[in-house]
Amino acid sequence: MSSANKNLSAHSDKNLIDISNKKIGIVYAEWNNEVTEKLYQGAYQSLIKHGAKPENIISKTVAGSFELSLGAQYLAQRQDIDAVIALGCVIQGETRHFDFICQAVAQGITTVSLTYNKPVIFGVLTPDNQEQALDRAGGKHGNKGEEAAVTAVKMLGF
Ligand code: RBF
Repeated sequence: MSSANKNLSAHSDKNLIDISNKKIGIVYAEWNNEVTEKLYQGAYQSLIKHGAKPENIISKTVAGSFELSLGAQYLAQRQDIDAVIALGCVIQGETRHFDFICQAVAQGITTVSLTYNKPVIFGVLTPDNQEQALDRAGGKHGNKGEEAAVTAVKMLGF
């Protein structure tokens, strides 16, 4: 499904709070690094724009999207961290790995969020190819990392 015309910048400012005293973890996958680095930069800059202090943004990487769940759990279990953003890019390949990884990380992120009762934001792209990925990592469909950060801010203001 295309994400054209669907981005959070078109949504309301409801629940957008000042996050200057919030600590936020970002975990992102090294796999498809050209894409995930852009998602990370989008998320990081968006948090700064919403008032986060650089020293209150804890950034970590994991090897691939499959490891995002555990990486997010390491961050979410910390009492000083208020919300976690998980970023990755799983590109549809010729094997069923795509389905297994996507299913695992979606379920894993949900579990971590509900277990620790904190926002754990799902910022994983699942495109058909690299071009579609780059379109959503600062290209013509915006930056989904940035949108993940806005979602985190909104959940903190819930
Ligand atoms: N990780 C990603 O973040 N994105 C991918 O597109 C991706 N594709 C993979 C394809 C195959 C065949 C394998 C074996 C792994 C892939 N991974 C990918 C890495 C995966 O998330 C994880 O790091 C490894 O499976 C080790 O647990």
